[in-house]
Amino acid sequence: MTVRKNQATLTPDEKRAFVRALLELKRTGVYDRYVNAHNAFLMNDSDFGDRVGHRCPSFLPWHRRFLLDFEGALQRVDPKVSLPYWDWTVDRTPRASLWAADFLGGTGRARDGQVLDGPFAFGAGKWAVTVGVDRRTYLRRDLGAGVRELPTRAELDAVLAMPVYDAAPWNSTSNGFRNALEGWRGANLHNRVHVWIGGHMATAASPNEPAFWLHHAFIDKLWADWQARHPRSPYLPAARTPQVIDLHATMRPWNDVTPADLLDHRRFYTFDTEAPATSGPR
Ligand code: CU1
Ligand code: CU1
Repeated sequence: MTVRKNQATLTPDEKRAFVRALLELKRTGVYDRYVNAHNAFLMNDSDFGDRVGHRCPSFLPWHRRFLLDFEGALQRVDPKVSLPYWDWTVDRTPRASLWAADFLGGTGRARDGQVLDGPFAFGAGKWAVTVGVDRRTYLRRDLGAGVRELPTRAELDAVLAMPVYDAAPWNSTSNGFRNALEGWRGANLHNRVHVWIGGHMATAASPNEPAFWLHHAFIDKLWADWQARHPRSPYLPAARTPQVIDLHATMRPWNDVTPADLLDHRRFYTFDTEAPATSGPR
């Protein structure tokens, strides 16, 4: 069973293996398929049209499945790898080990935002951005520039305390846990982290930025944490709601999965903060 770990606890070997698997998916072209897919969905998700990945209830199950597919691709390269999560309430500065040269590398240079150190620096020769908003092929970051502070634990706890999953009109104006976590209302959690990293992370092609996966692995964990705190709060809407994905509706681009299928992450992986699953190999 896959165990997802806090990135701050990874050993040097675990960091190396994760980076190696990312670089291998990039080399074979598999990685950029995920960047393209995310880009296409984000561009299409709008408050008043059909929406599935963002600005809607299925923001959380859509990204859960997206991450599961990607983690599966990583594990075909190296079965020992899993997606680490980044708790940005704790590791909240550009000096955090996440941004060291042995992991994701640091912020971009002032002139053009180009990341210059670490395995994803353009100069290292293995990370050319091919899906994006312009012709610059180097990974860009500007940590802490677009917004100065990452969300705090207190802001996060206030959102985790919200008892209702989501509410009409099921978009970026909704009052509920999903929209507060996504960040369109209130303290702005998920969206703010994209902006804090800046560069590619602040575009629709955000998976060009490897930190995308660590950020979304944490968002995914927060959904699980919220479920544990509110065991009687269901996914909403339950049924028959136009333009969004209800509990038993199929989520595109997949034709075999509904939110109901994804509610229990323990079918697929556990987090290092949980007791290990009682059956099955680790
Ligand atoms: Cu997304
Ligand atoms: Cu995101």
